[in-house]
Amino acid sequence: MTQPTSSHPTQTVDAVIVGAGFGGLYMLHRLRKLDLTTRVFEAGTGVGGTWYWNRYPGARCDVESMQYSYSFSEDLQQKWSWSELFASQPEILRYANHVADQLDLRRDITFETRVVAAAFDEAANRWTVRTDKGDVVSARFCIMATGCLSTARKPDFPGMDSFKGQTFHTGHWPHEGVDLTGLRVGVIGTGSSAIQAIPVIAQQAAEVTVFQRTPNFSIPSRNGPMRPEYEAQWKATYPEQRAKARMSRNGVLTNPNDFSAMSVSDQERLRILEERWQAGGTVFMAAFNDLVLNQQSNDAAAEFVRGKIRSLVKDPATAELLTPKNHPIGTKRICVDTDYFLTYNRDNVKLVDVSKAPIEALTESGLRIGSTEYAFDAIVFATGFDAMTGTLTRIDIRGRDGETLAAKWEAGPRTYLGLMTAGFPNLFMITGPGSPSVLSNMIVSIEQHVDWITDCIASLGARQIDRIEANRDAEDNWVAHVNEVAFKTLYPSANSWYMGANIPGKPRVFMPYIGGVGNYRVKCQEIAANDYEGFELSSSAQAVAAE
Ligand code: NA7
Repeated sequence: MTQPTSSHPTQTVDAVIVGAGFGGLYMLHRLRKLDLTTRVFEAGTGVGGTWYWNRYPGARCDVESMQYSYSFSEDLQQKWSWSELFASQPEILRYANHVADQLDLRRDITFETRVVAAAFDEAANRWTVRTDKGDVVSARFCIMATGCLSTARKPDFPGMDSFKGQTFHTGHWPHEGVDLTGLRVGVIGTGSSAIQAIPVIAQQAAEVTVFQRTPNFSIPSRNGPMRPEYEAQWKATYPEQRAKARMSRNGVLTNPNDFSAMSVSDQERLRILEERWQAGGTVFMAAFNDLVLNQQSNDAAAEFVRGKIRSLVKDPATAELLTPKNHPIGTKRICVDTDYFLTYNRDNVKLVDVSKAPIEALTESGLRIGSTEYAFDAIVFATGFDAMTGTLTRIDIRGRDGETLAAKWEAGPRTYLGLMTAGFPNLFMITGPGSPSVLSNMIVSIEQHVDWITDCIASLGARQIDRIEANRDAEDNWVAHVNEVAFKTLYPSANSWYMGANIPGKPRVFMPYIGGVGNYRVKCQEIAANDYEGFELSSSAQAVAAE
């Protein structure tokens, strides 16, 4: 790999966008409409971000397809048709490609090119962005559309290279697909990715052994073919439904019940939970308005799901192992599955508990726990991501005074609104830490951020202001607010990737903003209307004139 040494820009643009997933694609579209010159760098060979990389068997969105698409174009949302209630990864990737084609986006995207560094030049109020291919680009604005779950993580077991079989990470699944037919497969992890992959892998492989450290709550998706009348009903009411979603708690219409689980009789509570279980998907968590706020309410919902797991899994010992007991339901990302628990009734599927006796090493033939050796032809790492901050801090981003983002965020991410971070002028983040991001329908949050950033850049341009920076006090107050809201909920009690708990040494900080998508949107709008309250606006021309 040739590292660029020259500081001489090979290209000068108004904005660089890092990433061509749903965030980067829409950002490019909006900036073009402002007549800004823009260059997008994308590490993959194609568009789609998360949906480009996560090609593991069974990969599927857990937000309903009618709600998981761009809303900014009536033409796009009316013409596209989803084939299933919950879209599979290949279909979502086709949709991303369709959008890129329709909007003619590819001509401004450089593929197979990773941004490795970005440095702010204070005198010019510009970013110098460098790539692994030697590009050096000067840009007024640098916009990180790098996604929240884009740095896949494998545990560093001793002997990682000694295993002679094949290894895969769900987040880096080979594009040509993998034929696991007749193989002995080990799967490490039981998060969302594993819960989707295991039932599909079990249908191909000779044997599947799942290594579980923490059992998870999972709700059946009740996925099925798209019903034409359901699609037509959504398409006829899209403007109203999208408007409601934008002001909702999570950016998803879940038909929430606005009363406590404790406000109804035991019988009524069970009836409502059963109704939600039958409806399927994440709407389960909207059965009551206090499931993540009140331990008693949460216990009731958790116990209901535990009962379901016990009734679905035939072997009582396996059922007990699969029953989550150490975190409140919903405080680790709730999973949505198709036949996950039933899969353990198959003769070719075995569950191994690694909560007390961890995997010690990979060996030539498989892996070892204590004195027990497990032999495999393939090992699937469904071990998650360095979520929310990992991708940003791995890029050598240097703001004013040469401060690196990694150093600034050493004790946890600090942002103002999850959009900017003090000391790094003109650097925006799409769905950054401190914004609703992963606690929401990502496309709703992406659109909100892209629209806000676009309006902000347009407003600066109209006033010949060439620099915007989050103010440290505003940032401190926002970080305090993000924490305060989080600690009013049960979320921080779980060892989740929301808390950075899955990465050894990562600070325990609740990273996303849990105050609600609608409330957050209003807050962002008010701040913009108040002439970008909490941000400092300036221009190099003014600075020169004042000297
Ligand atoms: P997750 O949800 O972070 O799941 C990773 C899983 O891997 C989880 O069960 C972990 O157990 C397990 N894990 C990680 N390291 C180990 C080791 N060393 N030994 C055993 N097990 C391990 O990632 P996913 O890809 O499933 O989902 C990420 C998000 O993508 C998901 O929430 C959706 O939003 C989409 P742990 O729970 O840490 O004990």
